Amino acid sequence: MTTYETIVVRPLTANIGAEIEGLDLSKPLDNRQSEELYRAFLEHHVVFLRGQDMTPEQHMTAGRLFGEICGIPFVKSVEGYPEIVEIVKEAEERKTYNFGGNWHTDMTFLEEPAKASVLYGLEVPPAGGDTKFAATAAAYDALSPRMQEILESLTGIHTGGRSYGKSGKFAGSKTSTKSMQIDASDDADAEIEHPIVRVHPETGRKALYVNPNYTLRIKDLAEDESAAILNFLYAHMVRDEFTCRFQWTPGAVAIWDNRVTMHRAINDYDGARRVMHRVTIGGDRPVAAAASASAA
Ligand SMILES: O=C(O)CCC(=O)C(=O)O
Ligand SMILES: [Fe+2]
Repeated sequence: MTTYETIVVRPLTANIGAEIEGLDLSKPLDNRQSEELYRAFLEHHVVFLRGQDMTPEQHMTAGRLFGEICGIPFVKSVEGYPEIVEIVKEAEERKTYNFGGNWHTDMTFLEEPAKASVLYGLEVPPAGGDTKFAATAAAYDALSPRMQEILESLTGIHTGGRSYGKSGKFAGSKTSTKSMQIDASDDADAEIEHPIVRVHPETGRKALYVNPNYTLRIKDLAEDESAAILNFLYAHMVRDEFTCRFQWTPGAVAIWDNRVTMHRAINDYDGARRVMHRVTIGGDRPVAAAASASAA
């Protein structure tokens, strides 16, 4: 673990998550502060800052510390702020599917999925509504070398169709989040290939890169073979020791690295309203472990 001089970093677990103290994201950060925040993000995969009070512009400025902002396909943005998406569940929306409620990594249905997401809690339930995060590099490290090798040779097929397609869970009258506008589209059904083990472009760590929300199957395997391996991985990746859980307070911010994490918004706050703003940072095309080994 590295040391920090301008911020206090309190890890939640050894594998994933840290609370950061000493930063006010409504003010410009100096170079050392932004370097240390970025280093904590790489080291802990998701960082949390509490008690922030940001305008949408300040939220975008904080996002740009991590790269270039991109939109979220199919999900309507905040009026006047095309780079911010509002994630809302109203108090009266009971037992419906909540946005981000299945384990996933953001936007793996794109060729160049999101690098990072900066989620800002504006209105949070008095109880419940936590977000869980899973460390996909730690999950990879815990596999046997032979299993790692087998997985490195495999390719996953991803699609946004099960969420955003014409027969996806947000389509037509099935749209559960009446507070959010989601435009279901056939475009979401495109099938995109990603390596099942990707190499982090900055840290070089290998991580599992499949998720139950957007991964459809494993390329070139029979349906039942693919399902068996994916189901094993999904159970393995969310073992307690690879996860952390963040309890939101108003003004809290979570910044996660989509290249080495999955997350899930827990839908356990019926009767309460929850409002979040998300800024998303664009990423590169995932690089396979096998490709990076032969390139090295
Ligand atoms: O609402 C949350 O806690 C997370 C929702 C989600 O999946 C996201 O913002 O990417
Ligand atoms: Fe998400």
